[in-house]
Amino acid sequence: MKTLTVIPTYNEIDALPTTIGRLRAAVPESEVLIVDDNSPDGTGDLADQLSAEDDYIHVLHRTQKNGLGGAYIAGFNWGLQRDYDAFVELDADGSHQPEQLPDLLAAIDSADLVIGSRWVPGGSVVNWPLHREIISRAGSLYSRTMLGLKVRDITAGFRVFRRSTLEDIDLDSIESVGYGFQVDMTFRVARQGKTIQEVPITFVERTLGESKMSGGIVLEAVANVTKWGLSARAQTLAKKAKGLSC
Ligand SMILES: Nc1nc2c(ncn2[C@@H]2O[C@H](COP(=O)(O)OP(=O)(O)OP(=O)(O)O)[C@@H](O)[C@H]2O)c(=O)[nH]1
Ligand SMILES: [Mg+2]
Repeated sequence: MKTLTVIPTYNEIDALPTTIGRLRAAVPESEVLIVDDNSPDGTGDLADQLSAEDDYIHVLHRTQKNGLGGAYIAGFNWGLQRDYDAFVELDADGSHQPEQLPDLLAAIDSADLVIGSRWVPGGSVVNWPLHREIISRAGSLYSRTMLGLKVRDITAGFRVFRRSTLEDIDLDSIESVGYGFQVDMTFRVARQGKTIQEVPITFVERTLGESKMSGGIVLEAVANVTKWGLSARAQTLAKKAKGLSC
């Protein structure tokens, strides 16, 4: 499979070189697309330098910070215009271990979406403060219950999509910017009856740079999950009512 690893960046000048070096060593056959939102710290220039030294590294520059979801959609659209068969999501900050990507890629042979999961047996988090673990676990539990999904780590951002999985999603209709983006993508894939497989990963808290996580991102995700869950239930009830009246 021809693979494109998409890495969104905003102010990741310290972490990016290590992440790229580890990725190129661990999975040399994967091409890389860095999607930078005009980072004030010069990450975009660094990405251009890395790209000039390595034909497998590409860069997409966007003019303003527009959220992780928007960066991934721009990256996926870039790759869908080319001949990639699989698309990887990977954070620049060192939380996702490139050395574990081969495990995820092995699973995409028999799944439509592979999720690198912290909350299945064998999965773990390293150096995460308790409040982050609680937010993440509670977010997955709430989303799973509201949306009727079996996935344990719904907000996870270390993933592999098959090309056909992305082609069957109307990417332009996705509005969520933060964790909601990952939940939205999972929900859409599951609703199409496609196969989702979770593979255990070790998630490591970033040691370089600053988190872009915010209360707003969490609230956006909770509001959207509630809206999608209620709307899916209303649709099911409407279908049942129609069936009864026939
Ligand atoms: N292009 C782009 N990248 C972003 C944006 N927001 C976050 N990112 C990148 O998305 C990845 C994940 O962001 P993080 O800040 O690490 O968010 P997080 O992983 O939820 O939070 P932490 O666990 O605190 O690290 C990193 O590579 C960021 O640089 C954005 O608005 N635009
Ligand atoms: Mg992070």
